[in-house]
Amino acid sequence: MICANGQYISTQFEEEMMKRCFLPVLTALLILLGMPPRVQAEQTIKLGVVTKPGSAQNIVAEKFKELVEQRSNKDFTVKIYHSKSIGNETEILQQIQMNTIQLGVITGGPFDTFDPIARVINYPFLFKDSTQADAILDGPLGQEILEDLATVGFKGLCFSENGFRNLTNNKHAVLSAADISGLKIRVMASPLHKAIWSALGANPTPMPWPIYTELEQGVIDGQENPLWVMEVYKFYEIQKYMTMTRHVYSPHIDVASMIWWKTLSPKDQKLIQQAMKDAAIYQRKDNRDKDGARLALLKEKGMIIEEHPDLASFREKVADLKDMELFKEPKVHALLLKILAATK
Ligand code: EAX
Repeated sequence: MICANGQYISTQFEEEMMKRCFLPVLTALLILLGMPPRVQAEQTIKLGVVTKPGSAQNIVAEKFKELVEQRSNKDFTVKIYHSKSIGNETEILQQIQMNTIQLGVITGGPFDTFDPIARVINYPFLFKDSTQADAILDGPLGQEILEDLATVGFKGLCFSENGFRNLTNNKHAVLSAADISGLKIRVMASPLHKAIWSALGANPTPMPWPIYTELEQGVIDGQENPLWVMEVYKFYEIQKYMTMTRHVYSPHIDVASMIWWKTLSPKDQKLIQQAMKDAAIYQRKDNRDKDGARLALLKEKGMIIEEHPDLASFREKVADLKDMELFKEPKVHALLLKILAATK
């Protein structure tokens, strides 16, 4: 309405009329022009990672956030929960199953208590190198794993990476498997990882991430992780010896809550799926590009590094793992044999 001073102010009545008449007319017009209005309400998605900024998982998460927000014009906003702010990796996975968290970038290890099929990708000395890992995980065999996760409430999106795992300890240099005997090694919450280190002669201790204090206090003698972990978590301060065992290629499995996934339109599913794939590819390259500099840094910080241990002695000790109870379930056993054949 026009006031006495000639200024225009809208009354509640006019605003109401605007909503009732103008908006439907505008909507009809847009549809006629082939531009359907957005019906989707803005959504904040929660994404959980256990590690801290600068970590492999967080690099995936941040790239994903950037891509999704940009590509959806901020219809989706991504909130990243990191540094164990919503629990360890097992706890994050439980929250994803319930859809209190929608997405996670989670290390392969803890998945195997949810779905034993995930064990297959953590099999020791499985992949020759990262090119082979990419070929298998991005191909039909990787897809089989991602799809099987639906049986336990996850939509498997893709694989990013932690990387090849190496042993560190604070007792003595490890040059061959014989030197591992009796070392107290922290392992992930994964029956397979425990079995690997038992077979190698260690005293494996499952423990959730992070583990700096336990290493510092000597509760455990050592641990195994990719190079970035030794740098980002400053393990060079508390671990004297590193052996480049590369015994397990450790992917992250990037998952969504199946409950949430089913609420998304096919178009949004495609957007989320593609953004996570692109983030994973970006992060895998980033991780690999930095490994040379990391090794140099760890040496400079005074770690004693065995770059060419007697890997045959390690392989020999874990050779029979595929016949263990852990791989007895038919679908798991079948997939393991297929991947072993494909990576020969
Ligand atoms: O990235 O628990 C572990 O050892 C994992 O590798 C952890 O996510 C560090």
